[in-house]
Amino acid sequence: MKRLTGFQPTGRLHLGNLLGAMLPMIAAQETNESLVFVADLHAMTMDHDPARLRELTLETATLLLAAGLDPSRTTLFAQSSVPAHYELHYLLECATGYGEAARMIQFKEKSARGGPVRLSLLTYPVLMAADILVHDSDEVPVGDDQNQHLELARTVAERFNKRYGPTFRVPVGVLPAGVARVMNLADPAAKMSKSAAGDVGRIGLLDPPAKVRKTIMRAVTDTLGEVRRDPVGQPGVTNLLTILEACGGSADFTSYGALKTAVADAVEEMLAPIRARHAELAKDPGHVRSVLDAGRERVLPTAEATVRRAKEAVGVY
Ligand code: AQP
Repeated sequence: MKRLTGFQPTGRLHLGNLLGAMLPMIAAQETNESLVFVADLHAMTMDHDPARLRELTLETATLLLAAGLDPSRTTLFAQSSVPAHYELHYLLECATGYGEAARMIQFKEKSARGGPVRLSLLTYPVLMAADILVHDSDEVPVGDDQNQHLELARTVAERFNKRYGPTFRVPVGVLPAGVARVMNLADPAAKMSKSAAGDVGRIGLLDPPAKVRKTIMRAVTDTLGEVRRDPVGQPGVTNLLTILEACGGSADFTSYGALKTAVADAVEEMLAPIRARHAELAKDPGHVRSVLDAGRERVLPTAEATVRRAKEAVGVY
């Protein structure tokens, strides 16, 4: 089974990315053929700074390696280095309705925030469909927020195959094995996010230990004084328990202070080796770039063959 996962360099990777996507992907390298890409083109759908995008793309790749991605088993590459992604994007745009794209919840939400809206924000799910289809992926781990986009990819692939003849493998969405949603520690109603303004309540994978501890010790809880799972009544405490379990700790506490201390210890134990390995890898950015280049070389033949099939099917040269 070929499994595809993307990470957008829209900001610095955080604990939510680690527990929700990176660790499950790393665990799955034992059994699946995994393709992992840094989705730098997707980071251009909103206002962006070129130097920061370049830096975050390399940092994202470095952190994936630091967390345990094994490039001899998992193919790691940068999305923009494989032109087949955007070649197929255009061909798929010609098989997608304007209404289908405009209906996407993420487009509606992000475009309603005010300010200029890039056309690429509207067509983002079509590029995501191209990302998936170009590599003949069988499985795509998707959380709730990406379900609608995966469904669009499946619809477009099926429509294309029906109209122009069998061309694409139609992938299925699989539930990621990790934590569904790590919430922001200062606002447990919001998910921990890379691109949210400021970094209050977010634990960056490269944050210094003192900052990580402080963020956890200041986590918003409630006044009930009971350590138990109740996502609706006690979202802050539930989030702390989720993090603790995902980091290998177990909970048997009566006070919020003791719970927070245990979470801070468990998170630090999880992050310390990643931080150390990242520091080593960051000394040699050329090595990380060579891993990305090797990944690109490995995926090119399949990706180019898919585009060739699609071009022949629609009748272009
Ligand atoms: N808070 C989270 N809890 C659990 N999993 C999460 N993921 C993201 N946030 C959490 C998972 O990380 C993978 C990569 O995410 P992405 O790069 O596609 O970004 P995203 O899902 O849009 O969320 P981010 O990282 O917070 O970025 P922004 O702020 O740009 O939206 C995905 O598998 C995702 O589910």
